[in-house]
Amino acid sequence: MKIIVLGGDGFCGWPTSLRLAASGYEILIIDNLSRRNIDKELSSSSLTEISSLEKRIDVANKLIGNIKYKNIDISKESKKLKNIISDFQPQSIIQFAEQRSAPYSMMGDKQRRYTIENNITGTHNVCSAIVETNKDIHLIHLGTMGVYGYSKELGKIPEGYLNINIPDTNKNIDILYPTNPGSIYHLTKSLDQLIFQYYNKNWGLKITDLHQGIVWGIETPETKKSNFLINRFDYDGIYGTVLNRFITQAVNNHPLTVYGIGGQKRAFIHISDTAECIKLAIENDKFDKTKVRIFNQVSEILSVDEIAKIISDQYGSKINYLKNPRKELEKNDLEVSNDGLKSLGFQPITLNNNLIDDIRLLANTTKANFNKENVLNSPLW
Ligand code: NAD
Ligand code: USQ
Repeated sequence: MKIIVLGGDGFCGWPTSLRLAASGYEILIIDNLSRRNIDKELSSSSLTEISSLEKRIDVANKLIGNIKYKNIDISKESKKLKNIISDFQPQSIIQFAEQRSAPYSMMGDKQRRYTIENNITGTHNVCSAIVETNKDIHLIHLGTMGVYGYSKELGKIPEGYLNINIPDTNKNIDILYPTNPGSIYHLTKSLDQLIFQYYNKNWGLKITDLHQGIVWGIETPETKKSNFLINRFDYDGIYGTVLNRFITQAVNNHPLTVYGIGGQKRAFIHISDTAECIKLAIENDKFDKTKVRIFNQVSEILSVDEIAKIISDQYGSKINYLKNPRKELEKNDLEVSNDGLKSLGFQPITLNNNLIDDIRLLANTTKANFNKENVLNSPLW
């Protein structure tokens, strides 16, 4: 089976490409290396020294399985995208290729416009190319829990659709859960959802939208097979996500940077489970095509303060409660359904000391690359 992985050079896309290649799939990665270029723009870089994509693929072909690569910008080169899909004839396309940092999307005019144009046009180009080439292709998109906002106001967060009662008719219907994005980046994921609803309604496209929580961890069994396969490791205030940041801070004797009082509850998932859930979505593709299939790709709920205390207890780090650079609830309750992926066999990995130690060891061996200046560089919004 052939799969195109859009954004396959990124933090989630690379380990997923390896997992799928290891499972016998023929993989074509499409990536324009924009994430590597943003590192240069921000004068930041992955803590781990990642190989060029060509080198990664060369080693993966020897140790893991069949992976190829084409460099195109899916938001600007729609014709090339269409031709590649037509020639390669994939059964599934996985769409990771979006600008994924909320802080980056809030830096200013240039970054707001780039995030909107790159994410919306890119995702739309993929849908349109599927219509032009083969409407049976299964499109799997990486969305975010952030489309829902993070509140329990409407109860436990369901998987994409809210079942509501219409008082006039006393009928119950499913509507797309009302979106409540907290950044321009999260807004793009909310808009993606409408694109999917329309392409599903009008052309019957088969789409799975995975609303993923915050990914933590760096390595998977496949990335550990060679230093050339190592995954990227963001710890800066713009692309680094909270748990990986706190572990890096602990290793480098930096106080843990809790924004506000740390009462923000969020959904988390380990990087190895990201790859596993996508494999489950690919392999279980017989579903009711009259609707976009939405799963919450999450393992557990934790508050920022809980995470800080776990890390602080383990490594004796100081916790700093800082003025929050973001506009978000200082405290929220959160409950999320993840029954869909579980019904397909997903067995979530939850936060545990061995996996925290895995990251700590990696952060330790890459200490020379830690730049203190990049820890608190988030824009204010
Ligand atoms: P990433 O930035 O590391 O990877 C994205 C990849 O897509 C990069 O390699 C980039 O070069 C490529 N790309 C971006 N725009 C492109 C374009 N126009 N054409 C071709 N390639 C392009 O991000 P990630 O952490 O791997 O996230 C992947 C997806 O998963 C994103 O859509 C993100 O919103 C979603 N997600 C990530 C997390 C997380 O915690 N990392 C959580 C939830 C959802
Ligand atoms: N936070 C801190 N201290 C820090 C960094 C973050 O307290 O040093 C707080 C933030 O204020 C926020 C929470 O931790 O309340 C999460 O922030 P984050 O940077 O780890 O994650 P976020 O910006 O939400 O974005 C990440 C990914 C994004 C994905 C999203 C999933 O970058 O691509 O969509 O997680 S979710 O959060 O479920 O919407």
